[in-house]
Amino acid sequence: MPRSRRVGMTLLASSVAAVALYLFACTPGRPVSTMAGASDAASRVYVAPGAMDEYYAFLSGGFSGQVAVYGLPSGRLLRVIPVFSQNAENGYGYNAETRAMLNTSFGEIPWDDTHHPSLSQTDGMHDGRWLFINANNTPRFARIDLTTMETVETLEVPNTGGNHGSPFVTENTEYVIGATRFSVPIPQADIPITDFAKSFKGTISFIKANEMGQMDVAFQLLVPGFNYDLGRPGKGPSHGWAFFTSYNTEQAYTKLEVNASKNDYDVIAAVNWKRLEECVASGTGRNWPANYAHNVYSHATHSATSEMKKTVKVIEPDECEGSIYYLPTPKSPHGVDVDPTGEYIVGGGKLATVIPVHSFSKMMKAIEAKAFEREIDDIPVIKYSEVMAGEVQNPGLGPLHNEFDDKGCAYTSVFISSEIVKWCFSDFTVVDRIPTYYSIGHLMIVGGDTKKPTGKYMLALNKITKDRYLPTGPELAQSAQLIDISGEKMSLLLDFPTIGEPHYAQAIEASLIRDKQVKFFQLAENTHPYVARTEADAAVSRSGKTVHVKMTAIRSHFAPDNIEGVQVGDTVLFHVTNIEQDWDVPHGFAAMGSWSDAELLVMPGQTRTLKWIPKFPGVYPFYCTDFCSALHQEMSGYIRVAPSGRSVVLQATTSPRAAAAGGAQ
Ligand code: K7E
Ligand code: CUA
Repeated sequence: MPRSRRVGMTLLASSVAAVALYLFACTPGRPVSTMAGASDAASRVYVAPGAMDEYYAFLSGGFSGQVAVYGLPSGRLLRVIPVFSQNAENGYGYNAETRAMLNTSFGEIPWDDTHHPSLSQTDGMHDGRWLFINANNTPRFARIDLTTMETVETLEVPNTGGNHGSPFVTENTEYVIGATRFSVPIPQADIPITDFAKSFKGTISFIKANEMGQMDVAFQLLVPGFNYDLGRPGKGPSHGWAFFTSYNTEQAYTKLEVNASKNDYDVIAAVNWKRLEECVASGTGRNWPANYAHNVYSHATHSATSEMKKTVKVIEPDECEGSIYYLPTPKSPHGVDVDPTGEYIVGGGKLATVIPVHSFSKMMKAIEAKAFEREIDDIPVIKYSEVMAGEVQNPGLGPLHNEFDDKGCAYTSVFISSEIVKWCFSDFTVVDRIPTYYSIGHLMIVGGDTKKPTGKYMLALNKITKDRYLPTGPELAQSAQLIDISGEKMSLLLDFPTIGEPHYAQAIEASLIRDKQVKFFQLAENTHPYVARTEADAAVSRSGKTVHVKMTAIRSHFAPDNIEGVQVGDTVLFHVTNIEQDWDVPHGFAAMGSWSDAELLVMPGQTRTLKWIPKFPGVYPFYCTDFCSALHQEMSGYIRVAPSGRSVVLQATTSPRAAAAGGAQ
């Protein structure tokens, strides 16, 4: 299609789009012709009481900052894993042990916005070791250990504004990749925003990820100041490359809705990271001063530590020839996805009237033949005709993201027309479509980003639910929909609500991680500085104005259970060790008037600290918050607080050592 006609189509598309959005969003009870017969669908998602799901699915929590773990096909919520937001439910991000996970160059940050869960891979397949996820707002990466489902590592990324196109893993988890969504002055500086085109830059970052506790920015490629939206590494033949969409090649800095939507073609950046490795190894690039936090959680001390990193390796494209090329891509592309064979690079041109598909092998030939149409800041732009494998016509309005099945077909989520379209690489023709309810963002097929996706289930991850659930005031749940993709036609099986906003998700066979789950932590291996491994270790001690309470919790009492000798002006640190050595016996801990920290939820063998700063004299109860036993209500104690300056001997009952130290006044 000639470019001029395509522009016309695009304009048409936007007006049709508005109408379609209206229709889809406001028509209650649309007939569900694409749904499997209700009883048939029910039997396919039914997981009987006591039976377990076939897959774990990890859904991003969007603006909740967390990750939600669901079972598939049932859609049952199994757990919320706190990552980038404080979680009052278990004290993550409040207590001394976990706060450091939220540390950044800006200090501790209580919240962020997660978008893309990404499972670790070996040889292009999910291996069940880790899950990575990004923080979009204050740019960070996190690693979740899939044996404990805890966040064990977070890394801030410097020279980045909006860590959106991340953290997609390479074939052997060599790197998780990331790109800056918002270009910013790099390094940061106080300059006029009107200097955007001249002074703002983007970066593409490669984060070393293959060793626990060792995440680091291996190198950053400094790129023109566009908005880099999403990325995907290559696989198979394209292993060693990574692809990033960019919108706003217009370099607009105001009214982006209009001003960043002018060009018919933006670009996908094709980055050869193996080439970058060679350049770095031969001394190319400079170590720029930087300041970014690396936070690591230890299962020995049950505590996180934070370290500030001070330099980062930055390379510019002209210093490393062959490290980056631009592929023209219509129009303001959002997603970019690489098919299971590694040959096709599929864009999600959200304002385009086609789904553009690039060919990796054509790209390599074009590079060899230097089939370039121009350069942008020393970066060769390959001719569209020389890299394009096909354009999928009639994709719907607003294609965003793609996933793949095991039969050579792709599925594209289409936001404005609220649907998924299925098409195949054999002829780039749409063969099926199914409505989603409503306004789908990402979609996910189990194993959909691996070399061998499964061909059974797909999730639609939707932004708007409107009339799908019982209404809950102005704020409604977002939702996922489970779709059967085993046949020629897609069929809807199930709706279930999600936490926050589910952007992307990934799922893995339960058998790959179920049996590796840690059931409790070995008390003997707990090296927390204030661990109390037995009740005999329980103690109170004073150091200036700080009172340390080493406390044990076991069904159904705390030791010590009564504490005296604290005064207003003191800070009390309750270090609570759960000394159970059995599965599924957490104890909670909360003290009245705790105004800085949330409760503790302490797993067996673990130590957690509640900071408690009394404001008024009196006697205050504390108690176990988790109904752990028949005598759970008895699991409580008191702390007595004297007025400031009144000396009361520090003592604790049921703590043999402390009791020996002195008596009450
Ligand atoms: Cu499309 Cu942040 Cu991946 Cu949401 S992004 S939809
Ligand atoms: Cu321990 Cu309730």
